[in-house]
Amino acid sequence: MTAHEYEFLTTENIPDYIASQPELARRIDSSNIVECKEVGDGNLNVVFIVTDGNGESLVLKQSLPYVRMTGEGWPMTPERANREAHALARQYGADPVHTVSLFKHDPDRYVIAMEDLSSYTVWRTALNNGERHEGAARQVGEFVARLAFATSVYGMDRFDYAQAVAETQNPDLCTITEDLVFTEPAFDIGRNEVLPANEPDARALAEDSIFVAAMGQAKFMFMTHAEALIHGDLHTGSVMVRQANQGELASSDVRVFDPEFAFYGPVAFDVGAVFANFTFASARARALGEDERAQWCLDQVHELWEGFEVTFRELWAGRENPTVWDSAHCEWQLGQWLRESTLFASAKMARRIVGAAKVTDIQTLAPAVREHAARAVLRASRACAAGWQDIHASADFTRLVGDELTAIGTSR
Ligand code: SR1
Ligand code: MG
Repeated sequence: MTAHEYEFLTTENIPDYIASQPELARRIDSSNIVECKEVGDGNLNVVFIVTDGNGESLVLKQSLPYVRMTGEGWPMTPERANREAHALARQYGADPVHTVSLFKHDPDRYVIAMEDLSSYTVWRTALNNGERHEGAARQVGEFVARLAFATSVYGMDRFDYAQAVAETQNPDLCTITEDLVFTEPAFDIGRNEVLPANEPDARALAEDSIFVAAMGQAKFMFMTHAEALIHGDLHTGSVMVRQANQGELASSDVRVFDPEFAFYGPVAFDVGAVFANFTFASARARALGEDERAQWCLDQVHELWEGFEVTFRELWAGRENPTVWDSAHCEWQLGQWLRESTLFASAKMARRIVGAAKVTDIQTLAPAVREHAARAVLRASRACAAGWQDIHASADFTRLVGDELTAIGTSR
């Protein structure tokens, strides 16, 4: 037991735990568990895949009362499991095809049980391995659009919206984002770390008054723009991909998971997060000398944005109030979100290079090339911070970022 008075899951006690939960005991034979492995690779929680002798399996994810990445020195509310369960249910309602299925939520032990997606690969891993999952970016764009529409005042009754905003407050996890994503890249409190060769780049970022001003704007938007229920941590490690079997058409199955950071926030925060992650994947490819692949990774920005805007326009026909919210408003909103996505992408790029929680796309590069990739991403971040208000098409974003990433090639 901990100060929070709940028992942590272990490979030893999981069979008894499943036996005690009728919704789970129906799905898997707790008396015949043949494999139980801890597979959590995130920064916060423990995750087990449990399999019985009949080949039935499920995933158990438990929130600890602290941040797994650092240990007990960084306490963190386990209530995040409850936030995640709620968000999964809402995301399933908006887009069941792209959401992992929730089997059971146990608010006493802060456990959520979900379908096992072992036949899928974490998208970041797939990208790091050089895989191309065609159509995946478009589907993530569709997912963000469906969630945004269904949970905003465009797609729901305003009283229901007010209640939803109140029910989805997630200040503990939002504070992590406010600190790590918007503040600390420029104002280090001792958690930042870069290669010695990148120290001048990190200093230049922190001394860039345009970047700092942009982060102030981004942080304010994040904390106050309760536009829709957002995933809140939509990086390529929060998406699973699998090659779909659809004849000759290259296509992918896509599932979004891990929405423990979900709250009512700016829609562009989710879009921008994925833009930044395509930037990391592109920088990695460029650093490895795979220039054509680097372009493909960056082109996923267009794919995602097109999936998002096409889907949002389709949903627009069913909006709640078509009087003042006419088609001109829809186009204004999309343009606004594209610009804000660039601003949030800027924040996300910088935090993953200098901040506490990094990404394997960059970290697994040998230091001699990582230095150049990290520098280019920081320059791309600063370019986005300076130019976000002038972005009018996804091509403007890829041009801005692509210009900085090509420098990696010249340094090889
Ligand atoms: C302390 S948690 C660090 C990061 O991990 C999560 O994935 C979020 O991105 C968070 O910022
Ligand atoms: Mg996560």
